[in-house]
Order: sequence, then C-alpha cells, then structure tokens
Amino acid sequence: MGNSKSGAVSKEILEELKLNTKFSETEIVQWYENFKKQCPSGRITKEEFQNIYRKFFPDSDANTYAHHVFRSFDANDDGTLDFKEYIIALHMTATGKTTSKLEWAFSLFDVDKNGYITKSEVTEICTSIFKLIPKDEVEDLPEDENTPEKRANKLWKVFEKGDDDRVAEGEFVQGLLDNEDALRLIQLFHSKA
Ligand SMILES: [Ca+2]
Ligand SMILES: [Ca+2]
Repeated sequence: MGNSKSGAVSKEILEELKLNTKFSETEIVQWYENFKKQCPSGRITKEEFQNIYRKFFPDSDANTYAHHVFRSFDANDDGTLDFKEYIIALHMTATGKTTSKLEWAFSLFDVDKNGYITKSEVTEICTSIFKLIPKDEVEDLPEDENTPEKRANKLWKVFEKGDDDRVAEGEFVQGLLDNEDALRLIQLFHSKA
C-alpha cells in the first residue's frame, strides 16, 4: 500500500495535462487507466487508430480521414500517439471551446504542416470527410454540397481568397467562427467520432 505503481501516469505528464486541459487529476488518471487497458503498449499506431474509426463508420471509408486526424494528433511526428497526445487530442475535439476546436481543425487541414492552408489542402481534407458519408446518404445531399470539390469551393469562399492564395490560422479560425454554414461542413466528424 502507498507504493506508486509503475503503470501510473507520471507526475510530470499529469501536471502538464492539468495545465493544458480542463480535465481534473481524477479524470486524467481514469483516462490513463482506460488508455492502458485498450493499449497496453502505451502507444497507438496509425493502423490501430484507423481500426477505431472503421468501427465508428462501418458504412463508409474512414481510412483517409483517420490518417489525417492521426497526423494532426501526432504532435512529435513519431508515427504513434502516446497518452499525452491522446488526451490533448481528446480535450480539443471533445470538450474544447469552438476556438480550440477550430485551431485543431486548422492543423487537420494543414496537411504539410507549414502553417498555412491552401485550396488544394482544403480539397484533400474535404475529400476525406466526404468519404465518411455513407453512399446512400450522398444522394440526399444538397446540390451545392454533393461532391468533395463543391464542398471545398464553398469552404474556400469563406476566406475570400484567390485560388492560389493561402490562409493563416487566425484567418481560418475567424472565418469559420463567423460562418455557421461552413462550420457545419467541417463538423461532420464531431457527430459520430
Ligand atoms: Ca507521437
Ligand atoms: Ca499547408
């Protein structure tokens, strides 16, 4: 009794997570226990992550989208998600305020991680989001949203930029905060995942 278990979350990570998220110590410890149960190695690989998404989206192709989400969560680019990356991701996507969600969305859309979003990056992510929509639901989409290109065009219009321009994080967040229609186009992933 009283001995700290080697499997427990480290003090250092605990302090950092308390600082960077709104989760309490008890919550973080609980998340950690769940995480260790589901993932004894302490790291989630991209394949494991894609498997989780496949379960959430059994009627569609979630692989490309999961690939991009994984990239946006893998802060240190080592090809796995550790507990810290996992919990920060969870915080941003599940309980974050709209602004922090949009900051995360920016990193999702910034495919090459250069700090700007181009129209081709918007098209790439819109295509991966589109693949999440089950085929029989695609038929019911409004005329101006029924292809990835149309959705990308609609989203890009929000920023009032030319096709060869680029969008910085502040412009991205502000543009979407002011536009519920565009917000809806990128929020599909919050409905189920
Ligand atoms: Ca990592
Ligand atoms: Ca970029």
